Amino acid sequence: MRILLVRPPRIKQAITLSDFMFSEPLGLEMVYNVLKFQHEVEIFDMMIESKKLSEKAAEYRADVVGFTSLCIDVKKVLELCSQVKKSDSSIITVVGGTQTYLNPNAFCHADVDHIFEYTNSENLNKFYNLLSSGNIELVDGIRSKDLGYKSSNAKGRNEYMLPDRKSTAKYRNQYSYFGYRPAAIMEFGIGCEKVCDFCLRWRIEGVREKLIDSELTKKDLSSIEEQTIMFIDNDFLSSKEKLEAFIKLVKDLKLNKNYIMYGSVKGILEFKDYLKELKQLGLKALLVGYETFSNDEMHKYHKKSSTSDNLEAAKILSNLGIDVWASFMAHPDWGKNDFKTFRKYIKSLMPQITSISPLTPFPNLSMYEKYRNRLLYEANDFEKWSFGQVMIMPSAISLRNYYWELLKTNLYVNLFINKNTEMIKKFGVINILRILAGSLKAVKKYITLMMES
Ligand code: B12
Repeated sequence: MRILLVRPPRIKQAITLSDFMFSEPLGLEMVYNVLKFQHEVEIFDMMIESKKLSEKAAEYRADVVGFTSLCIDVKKVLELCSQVKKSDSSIITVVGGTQTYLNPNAFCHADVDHIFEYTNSENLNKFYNLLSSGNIELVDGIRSKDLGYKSSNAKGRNEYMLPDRKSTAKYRNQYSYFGYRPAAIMEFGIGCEKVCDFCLRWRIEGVREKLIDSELTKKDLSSIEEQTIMFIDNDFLSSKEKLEAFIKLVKDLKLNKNYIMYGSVKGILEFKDYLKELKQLGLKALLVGYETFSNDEMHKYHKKSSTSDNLEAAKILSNLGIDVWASFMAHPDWGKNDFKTFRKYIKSLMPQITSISPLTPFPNLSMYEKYRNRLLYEANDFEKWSFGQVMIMPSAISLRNYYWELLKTNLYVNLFINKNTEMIKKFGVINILRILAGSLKAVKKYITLMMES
């Protein structure tokens, strides 16, 4: 069969970070690698391509068009499925990705033939064998329109498979992580034991961390040509065993690369000696969730660290010369004074880069019920659930004032906290201008939202 694998384009009306962090569609590269032995497969990345999908599908003579999807993509993916069906009703449409795992029902639509609730090499091979022979049967993890989108009820999760990095060769020089371009992404350990209240990732990957098969990791690492690798593990600093396994691997393979990782404050404090070694091996930046200036909120979020731990972690990283890309969450009950305290707190931490998300009670989180009565949008206003938009009605100040405070804080951070001159030296003017243009886009969206509210 001829299979076209598609990443949908950026969603213009959503507030996204894609201008700062724009990585390869790793899931599609994995699917490609399973299917390429028996089928013709191509990846079409619409975040980069400008050609219309129906034109591409016709030119490629696609039998199947498969889409990956994140939360904000639902409507776009459905629209693209309809476009494909309209241009050629014999093309089979398939959808997979994070959002089909979290909300498969969102894709039950006349123009969607099959939904992969979860994906592994077994159900992929079984499904395509059936499809090639013209049969459709109930397969674990897959819901098909002709079977009333019924599920076999077998529980499963997405399998971390070996990706074929060459499948995105023509796009790879555009994939980046902040100032690092080109950059690849991969995962070393899957699952997260931190189970923070606001986080979706342990729900997607499970509450026990398991290192990915070392042979797979070795093969994958050796196939990456980019100088920079971003590890998407929820917390790279989760255990001594994990850190030792990674350090040994980098030394065995004699790798000489830049690494970017997510690291918890708890891990920074516990494994500072390993951080020193990681720095020597190429660790450039850690994405750290400092979250808030309030210990009460830290406690409610089930964070395993306090606001003074944050300060200590910041000191350790600064002494080691590891950049901090900090993330925070704005609580919907904050008033003017809280935002003031928040700005002061960010200043005391002095991260290299700061991002602030309004607390987002995603429909799969228990927090959703808690805030249900204060929600500003419906669960199926998919493009709003970007983790960048205010979703909960503020309680202490008006929505307009809340946006104003967010805007002020973002400007303050961009002008006085983010170390722009240092960044220009590190990444060059062009990269920093690209990133600043992304910031301006977000600021513009905040201003529009403020005026509308
Ligand atoms: C890398 C990454 C990105 C990349 C791109 C990822 C992509 N797929 O295109 C970038 C940096 C661009 C990105 C952007 C965003 N992201 Co993001 N991202 C991640 C991250 C760190 C890893 C995702 C990943 O690669 N996982 C590994 C791969 C292998 O898993 P996978 O894609 O699910 O693929 C598996 C299956 O789903 C399947 N599959 C995937 N596609 C398909 C297609 C078909 C046809 C089939 C059969 C199977 C299949 O194959 C794989 C088998 O294992 C996750 C956090 C996490 N650890 O999950 C957040 C995450 C997915 N992102 C998230 C969010 C919110 C966003 C943004 C909205 C943030 C923002 N405001 O900017 C934007 C949206 C971009 C846009 N549409 O404009 C949320 C998603 C929530 C949701 N319900 O979807 C997550 C979970 C983080 C979080 N906040 O909790 N992201």
